[in-house]
Amino acid sequence: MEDKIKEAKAIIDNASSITVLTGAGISAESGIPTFRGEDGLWRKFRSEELATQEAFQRDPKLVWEWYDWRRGLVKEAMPNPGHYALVNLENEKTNFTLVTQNIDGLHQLTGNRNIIEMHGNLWQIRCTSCGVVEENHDVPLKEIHPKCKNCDALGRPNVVWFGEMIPMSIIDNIKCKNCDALGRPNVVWFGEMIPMPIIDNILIAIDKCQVMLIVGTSGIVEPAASMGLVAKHTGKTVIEVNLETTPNSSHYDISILGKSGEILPMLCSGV
Ligand code: BJW
Repeated sequence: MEDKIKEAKAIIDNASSITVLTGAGISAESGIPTFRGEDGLWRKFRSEELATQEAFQRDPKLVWEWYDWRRGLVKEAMPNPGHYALVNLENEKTNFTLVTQNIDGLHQLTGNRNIIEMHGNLWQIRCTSCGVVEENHDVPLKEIHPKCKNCDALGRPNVVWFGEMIPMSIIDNIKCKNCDALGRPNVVWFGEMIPMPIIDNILIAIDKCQVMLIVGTSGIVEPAASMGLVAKHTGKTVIEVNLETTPNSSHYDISILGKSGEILPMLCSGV
């Protein structure tokens, strides 16, 4: 392991152009559950049962509850040393692109600048009718009233606790300000196309990099899963950091097993 880290660090130190692909694993040490890990279930649902257009059409309230819960977790989360290591890396390199599948915004919060969000953003609501995108940072998605204005009884935190449902009125309020249609999370669900300009920009970033660093992604969800192979087939050096091996590990130049919050600071600490 020591040797692999030394070898990977030397490759990264010598490269002037780096593209990084991150997945849920990089945020795990910030307390945000991954999708397919042991903690990947929300209530009894898997992400594949919630992150689809069909699920949203069938039960928008359920899907919004999932996002509302995740917004609460992310709002409390702080970036971890893995996130900060990537800021150091960006500051050191002439060309640096950070492609992330994560919608949590932690890379932006940490200070990375050249970021491509492949799967959207948790803090944006998109109108299901007119497509207008609105920034919304409310957690939870409603107001808090400490005391009842009507009867003066004690109020409670106006949050949705485990086992509680978000009132339907809240979902009703997620309306487009432009055309009044229902809003949806501005993210890419299964079966939906990632916008072509985003794919183009990722391919450009892979084309111009010397080294691609792939961090904390299971390598199961396409098209992100194939990006490392694209880099490999076009002659780039690919380094993976993950707790466990992934379906593509054997194709990469170096696969380092460990926590990104511990490994990335060792790889990205400069010459
Ligand atoms: C650590 C760690 C620590 C933990 N340190 N590591 C080709 C073949 C087969 C299927 C398809 C295909 N092309 C398209 C598909 C269908 C589908 C797909 O890939 N399905 C698979 C399940 C098979 N793909 C799509 O539908 C995509 N659209 C598309 O391709 O359009 C064209 C098309 C349309 C229709 C038909 C055909 C083509 C869109 C995919 C959108 C994915 N959306 C989600 C939700 C986004 C919004 C949200 O967050 O709510 O994106 S699903 C979810 O998975 C989320 C993630 O970004 C994504 C990837 O997950 P990730 O990040 O890899 O997380 P995990 O949990 O899987 O892994 C965590 C990893 O971290 C693990 O490896 C751990 O070991 C590791 N780890 N702690 C380091 N501390």
